[in-house]
Amino acid sequence: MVTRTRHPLSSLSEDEITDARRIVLESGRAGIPDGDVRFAYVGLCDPPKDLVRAHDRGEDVVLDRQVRIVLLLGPVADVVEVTVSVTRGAVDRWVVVEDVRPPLQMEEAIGVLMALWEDPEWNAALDRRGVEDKSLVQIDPWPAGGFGLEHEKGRRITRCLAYLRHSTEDNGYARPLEGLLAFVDMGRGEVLEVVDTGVVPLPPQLGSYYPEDNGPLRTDLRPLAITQSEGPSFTVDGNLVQWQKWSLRVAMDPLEGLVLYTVGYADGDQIRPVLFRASVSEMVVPYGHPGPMHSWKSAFDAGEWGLGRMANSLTMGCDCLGEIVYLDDVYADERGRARTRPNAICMHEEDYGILWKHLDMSTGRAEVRRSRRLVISSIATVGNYEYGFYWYFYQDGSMQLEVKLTGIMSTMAVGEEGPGGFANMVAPGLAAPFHQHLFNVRLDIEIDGPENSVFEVDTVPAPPGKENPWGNAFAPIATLLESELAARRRVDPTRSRSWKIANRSKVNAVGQPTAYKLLPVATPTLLADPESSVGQRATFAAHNLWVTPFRPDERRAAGDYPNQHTGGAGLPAWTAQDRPVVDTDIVLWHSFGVTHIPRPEDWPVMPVEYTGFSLIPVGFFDRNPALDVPPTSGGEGHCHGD
Ligand SMILES: [Cu+2]
Repeated sequence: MVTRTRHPLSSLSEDEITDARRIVLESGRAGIPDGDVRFAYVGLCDPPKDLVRAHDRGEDVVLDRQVRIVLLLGPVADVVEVTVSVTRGAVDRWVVVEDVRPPLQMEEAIGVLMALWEDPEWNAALDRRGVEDKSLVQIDPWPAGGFGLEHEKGRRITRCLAYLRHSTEDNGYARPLEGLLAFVDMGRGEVLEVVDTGVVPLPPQLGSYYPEDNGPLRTDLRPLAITQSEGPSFTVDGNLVQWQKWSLRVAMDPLEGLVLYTVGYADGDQIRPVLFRASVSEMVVPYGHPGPMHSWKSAFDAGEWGLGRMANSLTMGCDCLGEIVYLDDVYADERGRARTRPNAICMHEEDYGILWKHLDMSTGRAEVRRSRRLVISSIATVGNYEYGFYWYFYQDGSMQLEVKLTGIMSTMAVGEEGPGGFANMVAPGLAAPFHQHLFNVRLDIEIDGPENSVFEVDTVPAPPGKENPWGNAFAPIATLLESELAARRRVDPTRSRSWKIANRSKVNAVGQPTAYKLLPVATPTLLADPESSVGQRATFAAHNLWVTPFRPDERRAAGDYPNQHTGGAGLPAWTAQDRPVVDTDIVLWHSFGVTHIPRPEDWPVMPVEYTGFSLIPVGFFDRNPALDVPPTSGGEGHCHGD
């Protein structure tokens, strides 16, 4: 066994993944040949928070590195949850969980394509559509959803949509083979049913987004170079990132993608905690079209595919610009073998306009500071869509998650009857159904320590009267959210609604509890009926805020196994207990996103659409914490003095 002097939150190394796989296989408990064991999930099992805190205080702690593994043993609808200690070389937990499905497996997805290529009914449906070269048919296996259908029972299935490419390189989504759908058993590679609701003509255009098809290209863009002659201002040691007064650890989870741990801010000689852990716990893309080809589409891209599993290797000067530091993602493939995805996480600094400014009108003295932010990002490609996740840290103690949505829309071919009431035309003969992209971020918050409370703060007019004789008065009203059910909340931009997370045992210089506020954007909630399949499965998106007491096993907003789940798991189940959430170790779950009414401008590839939220200090500091940012030399003149 390798002696490891690592941090408890260090990302899994290749050696640790290799050891974990060996320990699982050597245990002999799988009961099937090693070559048939599939590793559906391999990730760090978070160590106890107290152990991390003790380690960070410099105390001697005994590290026990544990790996959480989800095994798939054959073409079944059960998984085995395993916890392995690579420190002790032991299997600590081995539990069969019945009637759940892990994320879709890539290797099985390839088996699905092969099964369809050989299926006579599928081929007959392609013949009815005049498809001559079947090698140009693009098949997209989708998570099937949970509708109580016979096909779903005891099986891990997918629903497949198809597109006809004009050449192997072009944009398949330009030419959907509308009306054609197949149910396939992924575990067994068996076609269960081919549905053909009728032939719709192929849209006439190819929808290329390649430069060679979109000329003449603009010729008036001059080079824009970002140079930092002395390098960037942050340091990276293992997965510990330090920048300005911020410090945090960065990791990649197969399902959640980017994970931030122990986010803290240096104030004097202490690091004050802000977050213990932050990640996108789940996301869903529910489609709002009632037709047989699209009504079932509701992809949980974290839990059914995996934002880390689908992360890109990023390219210098394209995905990220400037002085870049990358982190690789060391992960296990579906056979449990250690692999490295190079450049999966990008870190760099950006100039972000002005940080603060004032011109004294009487003296003419101006002081202005440039704002700079640290960007930690990754991009996941999930089928047709791309999702970029950008965590920003600012010099004034605020931080932000921005999600960038791009890629290609899920499309439908439409005949002369037009797109109907639930899709928009985006090109001749081609429409895109209305849909939403709803994310849930899990914020294991820790403002100046683990014991926090959440207040909903609405700024509202005061009633006119003796206290408000001119009718102009307004003030924030803070309401303590005392229990889980009371803490299921929605945004209200008309009241400037925010949620303040306070530590009531710490006060600032003016006697207020130290706090941060979660500042939402004007975001929708889930539009599907609460009783619908996706309404039951994605209940996390029916509210913008949830608060729970911290439990280490409550990690995923729609439960651990959303694939084919019939609903009710995760946040709705946990919060039904209505546990108290006052002055205790709490987790905030924030749902946000966009309702996407497709435009022609979104075709053939969608310009980035943005969503996200911010965490902003409110009384965490005693004054503007960015007064000590030095003035920069401003080219022609200076940024301070007269
Ligand atoms: Cu969209």
